[in-house]
Amino acid sequence: MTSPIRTERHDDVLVVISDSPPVNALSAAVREGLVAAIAEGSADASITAMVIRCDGKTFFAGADITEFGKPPVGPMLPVVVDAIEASDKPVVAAIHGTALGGGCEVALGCHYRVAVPSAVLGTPEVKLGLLPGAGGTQRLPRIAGVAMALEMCATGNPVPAKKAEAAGLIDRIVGETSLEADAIAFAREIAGKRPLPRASERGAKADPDAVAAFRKANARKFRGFEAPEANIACVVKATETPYAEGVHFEREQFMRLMTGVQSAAQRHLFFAERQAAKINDVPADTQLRPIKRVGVIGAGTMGGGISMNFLSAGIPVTIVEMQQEALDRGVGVVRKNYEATAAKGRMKPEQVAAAMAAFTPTLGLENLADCDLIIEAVYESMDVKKEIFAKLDTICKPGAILASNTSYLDIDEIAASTSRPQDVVGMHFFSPANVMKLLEVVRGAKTAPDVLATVMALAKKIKKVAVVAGVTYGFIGNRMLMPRQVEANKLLMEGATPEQIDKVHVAFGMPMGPFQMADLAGVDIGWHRDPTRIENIRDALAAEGRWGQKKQAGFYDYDEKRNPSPSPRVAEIIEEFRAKSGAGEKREVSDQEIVERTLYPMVNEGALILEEGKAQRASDVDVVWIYGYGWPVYRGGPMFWAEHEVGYDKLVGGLEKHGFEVAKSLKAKAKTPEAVA
Ligand code: 3H9
Repeated sequence: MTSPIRTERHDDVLVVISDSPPVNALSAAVREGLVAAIAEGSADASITAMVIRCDGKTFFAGADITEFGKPPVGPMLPVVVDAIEASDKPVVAAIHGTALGGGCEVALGCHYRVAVPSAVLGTPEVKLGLLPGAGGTQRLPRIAGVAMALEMCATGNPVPAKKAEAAGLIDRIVGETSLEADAIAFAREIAGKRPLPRASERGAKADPDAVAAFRKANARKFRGFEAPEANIACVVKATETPYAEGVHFEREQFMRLMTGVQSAAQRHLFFAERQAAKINDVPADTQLRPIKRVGVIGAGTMGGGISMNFLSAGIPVTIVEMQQEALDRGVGVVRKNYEATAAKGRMKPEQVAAAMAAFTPTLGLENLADCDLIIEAVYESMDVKKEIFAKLDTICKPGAILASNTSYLDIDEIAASTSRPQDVVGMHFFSPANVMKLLEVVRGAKTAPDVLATVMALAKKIKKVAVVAGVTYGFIGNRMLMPRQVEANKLLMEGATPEQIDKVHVAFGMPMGPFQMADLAGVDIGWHRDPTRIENIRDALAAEGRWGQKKQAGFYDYDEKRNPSPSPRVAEIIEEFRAKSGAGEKREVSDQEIVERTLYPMVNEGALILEEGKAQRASDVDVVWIYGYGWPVYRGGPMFWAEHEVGYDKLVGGLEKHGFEVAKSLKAKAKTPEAVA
């Protein structure tokens, strides 16, 4: 096998080049090649300096994640980085694209770094539940200071070249299109300079205030995760001990994280997210339909949020409402949102102006005739949706994609109201649609493969994580929400409180529990609106106007700032309903029972969805729950959690104990279901 690393001589400078698509990950072959190339340059008396650069779209994007968990082969990355740093001849990293993780560490091992203006440097290992394990946590604070090292290591956020230059991470910004030539020229300039600047030989200044402030500022974000604190501990260590001790500590921490379930979960998500983009029976090279203008029907919260995705990506949007007032309100909200983003410095005023200029409000559906994709985002009524789609059928140009943002309804039935069901698809955005990353793409029985492929590709363009779902009530996410809600309500009847149930969910790592979620979304959503018809606790709350946060009363009481507190009235309502419905004695419900009865059934539902072919793969189900509902990333999604944390035996045993009908596929995976039950 030919090595992905080759060397080219430019008189006295040896250029070491990696060609390992797609992202020059530091695989065993790349690592071996790098060590050999440095040895070659060191041994050749005519060489005075070396440059390391990469072919393709990026400098090394990190260790090869596919090798994790497998027996180590070839020189380990820390050895490679140390070999580069130990070279007696200066080595210059020439960076373009994204120097990430191990790639950034290779650059830090080099004596000098030059980069094109568009390059970024980062240590995103924390997002994989890890830390930079090739000396990164020790070299970064030595070069860039504690504050920047913390920011890079513990949040994983990358730093653009200019900022990196200001922090001393980059020695020179070079021409965008002349990286190699400029790096060689730079190498010649510094070839004779001694001593060589080796990061490991520098000291790192302690900054306890910066550390304390950083911990405080990120406490909420880091809740439940192990890796951020390990990153912080390593960076702090760099300020307290000599380099050799620091790397020893770094290695210990790295191995602890690498063998833990959190990192396994986060690495699972990395690949799951990329896998989700692939449609099993649609070739990757399917010809896509061009999407130059999008139409959105409905200027409410969803319609406005959906529009922003496209406007932000530079795709013009025509938005339709029935009343001028609603249209003006909807457009006003979008403008306000953009202005708020600009006020925070995350958008330039001219970008706001450009987005708004590409936004065309109208009262007439006929103005959607030139749109390539039309997304209907009106309220959940099959009749209304069918009427709209029938009209779109007469208005829209041939080949236009007709999408519905329905969260539950049957896409096939909607499609049947047109003469072109092959062009109809579901695009289920999550609220707030301009923020939430998930997009469920619902494939109808007749949806054409190129329609599906176009929508999946478009999702990436608007920075969504898209998952293909089949037609089933609630698709993947909401369908799995239903058994959770049913059980949570039953548990109230048996003696648990909304606070206890929510607390268990929050402790598990969810952003909120089922009742906090009900209060946020609106207790009245889907309510039959008849205050005399009280069939469950939710009806009883709705009948009293306890519609949730918007009414400052729901399952909780709220103050003006929307801070919740347990509600004595809700406790009474539950009691009244219990008495009326003849429920048995109240009992203590354990936290473990809440987990078994609200979370296990979600996994069961996920398994049924898979058995029915309504999701392509278990990891897609995980992606839906992580990006759509805030399932804790470090638990990898419900299906990963079931397999790796709970175990199928325990899961099936628990489900059977509580009388659930268990999915066949789960039973098959449990080794001894009868014994456990
Ligand atoms: C690390 O470095 C640990 C060290 O500190 C310690 C060592 C001791 N490995 O994202 P894309 C694949 S941890 C293997 O769609 P983009 C990816 O799966 C690592 N494969 O492209 C996909 O494959 P496929 C720290 C990788 O242009 C294809 O490349 N580094 C890796 O949207 C294209 O990826 C990171 O965490 C990898 N490291 O984005 C960086 N990276 O086509 C992770 C990518 O079969 N990578 N692949 O689905 C990224 O953030 C993005 O891939 C990147 C490009 C920004 C580079």
